[in-house]
Amino acid sequence: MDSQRKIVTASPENSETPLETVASWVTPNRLFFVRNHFVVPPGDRAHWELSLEGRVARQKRWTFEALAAMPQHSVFATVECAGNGRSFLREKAAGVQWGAGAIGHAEWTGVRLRDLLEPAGLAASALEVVFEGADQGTEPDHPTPMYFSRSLPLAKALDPDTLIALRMNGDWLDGNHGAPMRLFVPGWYGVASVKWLRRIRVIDHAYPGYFQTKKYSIERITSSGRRQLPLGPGIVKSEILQPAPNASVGVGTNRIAGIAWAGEERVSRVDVSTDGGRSWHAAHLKGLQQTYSWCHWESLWTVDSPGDFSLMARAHTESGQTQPFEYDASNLGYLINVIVPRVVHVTSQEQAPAAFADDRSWADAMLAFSEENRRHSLDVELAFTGGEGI
Ligand SMILES: Nc1nc2c(c(=O)[nH]1)N[C@H]1C(S)=C(S)[C@@H](COP(=O)(O)O)O[C@H]1N2
Ligand SMILES: [Mo]
Repeated sequence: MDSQRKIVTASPENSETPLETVASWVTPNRLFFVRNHFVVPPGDRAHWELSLEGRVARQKRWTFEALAAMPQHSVFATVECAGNGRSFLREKAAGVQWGAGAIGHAEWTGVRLRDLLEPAGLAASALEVVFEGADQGTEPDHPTPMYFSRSLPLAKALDPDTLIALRMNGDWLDGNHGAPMRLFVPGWYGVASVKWLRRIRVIDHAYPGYFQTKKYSIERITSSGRRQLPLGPGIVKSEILQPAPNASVGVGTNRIAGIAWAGEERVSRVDVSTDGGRSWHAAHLKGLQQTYSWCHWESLWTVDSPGDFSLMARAHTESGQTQPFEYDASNLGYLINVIVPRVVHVTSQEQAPAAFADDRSWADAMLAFSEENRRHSLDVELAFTGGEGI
């Protein structure tokens, strides 16, 4: 059977990338996880307009066609939902009970946000930029309807890699991933990348939006005491993809493989333990290691007697960030990078010895993908029929 997204809630769709069957560097769009708070709004390219207002000298409006005709920029980046892995927490936290799959990696293409903001003339008082989607609804603690919206600090909004994305892996965005356009904020949790983007507003104060004060915020000690702050950049994390939870493997040499990522940073090392955290050894990092993107890793494990084993992976960054053994409760059910032991059973059956996958072919596959995408003409003549939708 074809692999499919793993549905967590059907309506609105919240679904996971089937990580155990999608081991490629780039996640195919149809398998890429979906996090929707409200019903997907109609994403009609022919009639879509994006507006810019607030603390700018000149208000602006763009059609989809106008943005598609501007210079395009591409960024490879991993997107993780801030609640990814919530179902593994020992103390249950409210929210969608995600397994490990609220994550994916894609090439995002569109217009640099700063190419829209700078020509509009930012006021000296500009502090944050608010992004509003076309989807709306209510939450149990917010019974009046609201549009999904969130803000970015000005510096991240002006970062050359922050995009208004029109394409994902070379194809126009599909409905679930924000068609016809979304904000794309590489290195930050998915919540920052507002889908079905319709309105941009430059403001001179801290935005008190629901999705960064009531939800998607974390507790931190600041100069003015303990405060709840909007969550933003991703933190370092890894996931074991192989062997699967509770898998049975034979004695001999087995392959342990997985992924690791670190928000705006680069993964520098992944350590693996096969004895419940008593001893660790460095895994082999494969292919490209770059900021924003997950990297694959693997390790060979020779085991000569049967039994139950507890496998762990622990990723590190160049700046010394690493994964904790205990969940930090001040993260309020988000930023879940605690090490989750993976129990596997070793049987007395002899295992055909595993070997490292070929490094060269991995790098080649990544580069071929990127080349292929660049062959798509990004400034094609757009001929849309009214109501074509997504
Ligand atoms: N307009 C809008 N944007 C949104 C959301 C949403 O519900 N509405 N969900 C956010 C969250 S929490 C995540 S994790 C990402 C998920 O992006 P994806 O569904 O394309 O994987 O979109 C973000 N952008
Ligand atoms: Mo999310």
